[in-house]
Amino acid sequence: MADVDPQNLGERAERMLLALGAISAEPRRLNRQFLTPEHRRAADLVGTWMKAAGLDVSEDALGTVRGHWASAGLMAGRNTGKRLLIGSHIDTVIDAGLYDGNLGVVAGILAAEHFAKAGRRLPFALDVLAFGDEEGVRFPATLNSSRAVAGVFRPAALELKDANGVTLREAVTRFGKDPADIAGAAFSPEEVAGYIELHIEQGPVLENRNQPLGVVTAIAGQSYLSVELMGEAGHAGTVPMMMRRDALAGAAEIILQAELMARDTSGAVVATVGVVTISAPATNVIAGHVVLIVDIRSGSDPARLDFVERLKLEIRSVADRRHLGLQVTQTRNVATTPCDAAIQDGIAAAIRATGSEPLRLASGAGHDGTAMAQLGPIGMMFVRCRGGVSHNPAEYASPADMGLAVAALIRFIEGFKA
Ligand code: HGY
Ligand code: MN
Ligand code: MN
Repeated sequence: MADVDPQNLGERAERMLLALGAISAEPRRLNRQFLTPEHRRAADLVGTWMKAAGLDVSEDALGTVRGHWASAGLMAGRNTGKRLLIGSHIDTVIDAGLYDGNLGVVAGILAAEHFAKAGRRLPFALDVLAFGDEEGVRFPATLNSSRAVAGVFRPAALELKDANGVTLREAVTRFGKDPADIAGAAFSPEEVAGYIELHIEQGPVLENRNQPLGVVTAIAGQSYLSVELMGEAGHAGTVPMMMRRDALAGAAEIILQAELMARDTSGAVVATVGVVTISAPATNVIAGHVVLIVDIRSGSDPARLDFVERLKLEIRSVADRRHLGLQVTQTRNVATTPCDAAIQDGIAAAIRATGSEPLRLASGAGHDGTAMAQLGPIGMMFVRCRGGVSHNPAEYASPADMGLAVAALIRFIEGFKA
């Protein structure tokens, strides 16, 4: 590809990701949460790169950094001409890898730069978007920043609190923004031609099939069940086993039951409990109050909803058998998001143009694309990651694969019909 140098693009992407990876709330692991000082520093760095790439940089009321570019002569303002949005997230999980989310932002900047610097003409504008809260680690909700861009932000989310009791509203204000401006962050559907996100696969399929790039067909639906168990705190040494109402033992039984039921679906549904909160944890105390959250995913909405109902019955049965008080709250119910067929085909053609065979696969992971689908047609391109490992500091994508991905993104943009 004469006009594109994948090796150079991959090496640049790697350097940019290492620079972003050095911005963390903790010295020895990557932890960058929404509207924190680390988010501020990462957003500033991304804004610097966007500016250097020849993009017009702005930032909305939820901290999404936006790099806008339009060919000379194409009115870049609202309501004139369409925009192709290219985005992903710069927030991370705790003890994260360098590539989840951040690669999509870096790739978007490098791809947009190709057009901005070459003075290329496109019949639509490009907007590179760096979202700040895809992971939903700080506040008990996720995709708020992409939801705001898509015009579907829920104002009630402003009252959500983080672990320190800080509301999202306060966090926005401390970040130097005005919550009243959030509504103004939205693009209108009329001006958006589509959204594309480049992301590491976070699974083993591309590596197993020896393919560097893939086309995402759909983003799996998600259900979250918050399960509160009320037992009776007691002395670990004096309460006879048969007289206990141990909320943590009940939680353990529910966790194993969820795992067993998910295994029995032969891959149709996955279920995970990654957070268990014990109100008064102590080695010598029988836990009296525990809250756990079950994360349930599936590419099939009927299968997911059926699993949720069956699991609720199992949870009730465990609580009754153990004489535990029980409160089950569904805190998330997100339908599977299909990727637009024409955009999928455009991504496949772009991958072929880089000399690879486009594999099509669903995403078990959630992405900002689920929010952006409220605004217009979406698509995602996956990049192979070593061992399929993600949400883990061992996460890795090679500069060679990242360079191919940016080259494919450039080819996609060239072929995109707004
Ligand atoms: O949970 C997810 O799938 C995403 O990484 N936030
Ligand atoms: Mn991600
Ligand atoms: Mn993630």
